[in-house]
Amino acid sequence: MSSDPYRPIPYRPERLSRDESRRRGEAFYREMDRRRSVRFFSEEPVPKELIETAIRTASTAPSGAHRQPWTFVAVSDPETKLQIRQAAEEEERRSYLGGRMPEDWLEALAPLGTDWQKPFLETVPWLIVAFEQIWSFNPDGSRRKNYYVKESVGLACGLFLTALHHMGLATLTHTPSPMRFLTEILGRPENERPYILFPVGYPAPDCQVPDIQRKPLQEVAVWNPKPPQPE
Ligand code: IYR
Repeated sequence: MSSDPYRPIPYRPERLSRDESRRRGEAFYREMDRRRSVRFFSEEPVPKELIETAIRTASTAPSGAHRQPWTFVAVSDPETKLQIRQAAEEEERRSYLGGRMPEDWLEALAPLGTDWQKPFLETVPWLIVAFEQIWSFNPDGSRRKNYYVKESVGLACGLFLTALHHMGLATLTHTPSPMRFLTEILGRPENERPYILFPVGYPAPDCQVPDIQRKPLQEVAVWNPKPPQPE
């Protein structure tokens, strides 16, 4: 008979006062609200150690059955970045100019000022590609099932960009479509699929971002039961 695999350990996080919770929560919200997706990066180098910290933070995410079904590939080699830029631009050119994107998509993207050209893929110090592991390997080479892979990797990527922002770095959740070329260029195994391509660096000194606003709380939160309405 096998022993019970559930062997819990104590968990005793610090209990904060209400004031301390409010103070920390507000400060963290204000910090995160300053984050913007960036498409103009400085060429200033970013130490590998900062990328390692962001990946370690990403990897603290919860995941289906704790399978941690992600791989973060960190690219700094100029030749590989150039290859990725060329392949991404080829796909993007087909999407933007070759009629692959429907009219409504082009309209939806117009306020963001994007086009098929992605020079930042070559000039930014790091490209980090998050791969989802649609299955894993057992030690004997057979397939091991993963669970809630998209949700798990999405959570890890959210923590990744939060960590970068906290360190004063900028990124973009770039999804050139289709992204299969990343599997080939980066020589990833058959169980992995590209999920998001993150260019990572410091924002360029003359960086500009689209003038967009976030939805107010009332538009994104619903209270059940509803709070009493003023007369
Ligand atoms: N992948 C393309 C198009 C694009 C799609 C969405 I949805 C965006 O929010 C932004 C861009 C590109 O990167 O240009």
